[in-house]
Amino acid sequence: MFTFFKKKPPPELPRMSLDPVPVVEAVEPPAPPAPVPATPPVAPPVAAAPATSAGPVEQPRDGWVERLRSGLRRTGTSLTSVFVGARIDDALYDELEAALLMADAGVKATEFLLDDLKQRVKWARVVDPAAVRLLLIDAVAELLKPLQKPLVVGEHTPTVMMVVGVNGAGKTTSIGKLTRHLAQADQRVLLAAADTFRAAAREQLAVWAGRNNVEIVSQEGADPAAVTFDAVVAGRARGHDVVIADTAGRLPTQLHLMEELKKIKRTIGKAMEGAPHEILLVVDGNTGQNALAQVRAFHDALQLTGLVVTKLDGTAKGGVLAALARERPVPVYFIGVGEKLEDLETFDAREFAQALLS
Ligand SMILES: Nc1nc2c(ncn2[C@@H]2O[C@H](COP(=O)(O)OP(=O)(O)OP(=O)(O)O)[C@@H](O)[C@H]2O)c(=O)[nH]1
Ligand SMILES: [Mg+2]
Repeated sequence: MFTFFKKKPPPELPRMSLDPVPVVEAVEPPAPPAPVPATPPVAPPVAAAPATSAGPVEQPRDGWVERLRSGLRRTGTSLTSVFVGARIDDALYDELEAALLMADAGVKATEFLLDDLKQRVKWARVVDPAAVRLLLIDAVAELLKPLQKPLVVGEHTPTVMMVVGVNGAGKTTSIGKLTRHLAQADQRVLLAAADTFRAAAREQLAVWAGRNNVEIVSQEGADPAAVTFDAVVAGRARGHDVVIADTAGRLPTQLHLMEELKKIKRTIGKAMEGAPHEILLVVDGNTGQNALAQVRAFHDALQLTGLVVTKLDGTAKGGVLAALARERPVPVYFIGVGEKLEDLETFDAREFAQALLS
């Protein structure tokens, strides 16, 4: 599976997308020369992949499937062991039920998957438990499919994103990785250090900005909404393609801090009508069923447009995505399986199902 970034469209095409669709579906418009920004950038954008084509740019996902698979190994092993040397009987389904619950799929998704799988087994008339595993991959892929949605960038200039989540979920790191994706797709990114709570937070974002060679708006002791406002205004003036605001971690129960996020959102709207265009919740994949509660709470406060699910390596149990799909289907734009720059990729339902059950 590949990821494609459609580069900045010529005038007649309305949008660019960061899009996990197969290349055969992408229509290649004639390739005009890449537009040169009129304003002199303070820091030049990262040298990007082929800049002359207006068509989709293939982003190689070198080793991604392997990293995803090894990240999900714990969950995968307990799920796939169900099919080893077994017969297709009630005991197998009971064992699978337990394994799905253990994998954080939650009661609703587990019930749904088991019913669906039994139907598939009946229709396909399979007798080999190993074939049941393949049918479960189909069932999981289909369940997760509604979560697979491209993050569209380019409908607005700049596209303004606000990144929120509980403490330590992986917001700042994910912004760094996402910035790399965007910079590689020749997008001019401006970061806003709206986590003004800790000096270290601003520095951490500045390090990511440096690594990706993009600009950052940061101000010591400032109000987070004011920093974000300045960044959006600067992004518009300097012709940035994307502005991403990092915010301080908070629990949804900290109501005054949730109000602060609402204020940041309102302020972005004042700096640019219709913005923010994306409000991304970063969820730590290790939080299991608590992830659902986080999605609910942040969505009620801010109307989320997408999720980034991090830390699917380590002890995370990938089943949480099944629970999300069944109970709170907010698009999962990206998943993270490690701390390095290349450890964040677009979410692909079938790839994920295969990695989970390989
Ligand atoms: N293993 C693993 N670690 C991750 C991943 N994403 C982030 N981390 C680590 O999680 C820790 C917290 O990440 P941050 O990006 O600082 O989290 P944050 O949400 O910005 O944290 P606050 O700003 O303090 O709320 C860091 O040590 C990251 O390296 C991931 O996908 N896998
Ligand atoms: Mg942070």
